[in-house]
Amino acid sequence: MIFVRRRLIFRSLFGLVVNVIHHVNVNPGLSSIYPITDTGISNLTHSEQVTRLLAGGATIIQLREKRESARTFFAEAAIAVPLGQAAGARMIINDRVDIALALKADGVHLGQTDMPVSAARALLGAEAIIGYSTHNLVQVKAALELPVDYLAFGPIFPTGSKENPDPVAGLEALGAVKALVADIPLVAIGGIRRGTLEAVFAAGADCAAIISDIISPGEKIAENFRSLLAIANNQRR
Ligand code: 3NM
Repeated sequence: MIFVRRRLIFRSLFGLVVNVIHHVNVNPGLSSIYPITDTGISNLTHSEQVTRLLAGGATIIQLREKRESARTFFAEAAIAVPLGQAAGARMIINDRVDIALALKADGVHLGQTDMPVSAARALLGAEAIIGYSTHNLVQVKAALELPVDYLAFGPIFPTGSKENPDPVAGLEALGAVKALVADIPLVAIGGIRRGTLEAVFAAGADCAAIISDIISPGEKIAENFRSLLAIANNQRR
């Protein structure tokens, strides 16, 4: 019994080490705009938001649920993940590694207080996309050692979409982060709107993750996404 347990511990530790050491960044397939769902802000279910985002041309979508129970989120995501994947989009689950694993989502987005990135990598495997939120330079430096496929940094501007956001980091800090992360894709987040996209890319972001300026109002999601993507692609050219 003890032997079996030891062997299991050894195997999972070995798996973790192999995954961490051999992790080569998966191309996360980030487009310049990374939409994130929110049922409270859009007044729509996750799958309704996904349908509209796909109509607007989204190729990667993060499902984020901070209010509902795991069971409700699971039930919603069980519809939204295959819907997005059938249309060729990469579907990322916020926080919940278990839900991502159960639904064969394309990856997870983890925050500073979620399951450690290395443990998520060991569970999800080398092919999964793992994104990680950072809010200051100390966290960014620590994240450089982790098996992540992209780093998010924010909030760049004040945001009303997150409860207890970290202090506003600003564009200058975003530039400093870009200098640190080298070739890890950098996702700027927090209060980004069409009028500030240019400044965000000029500061060094590879991608802008956005909630409210895309999904509010719910009826305009496809239109909002399409126009933000056009602006971003034009500016990055
Ligand atoms: N994370 P909006 S800011 C989900 O700072 C999230 O890590 C943030 O929503 C961070 O585009 C944020 O409506 C909210 O401001 C982003």
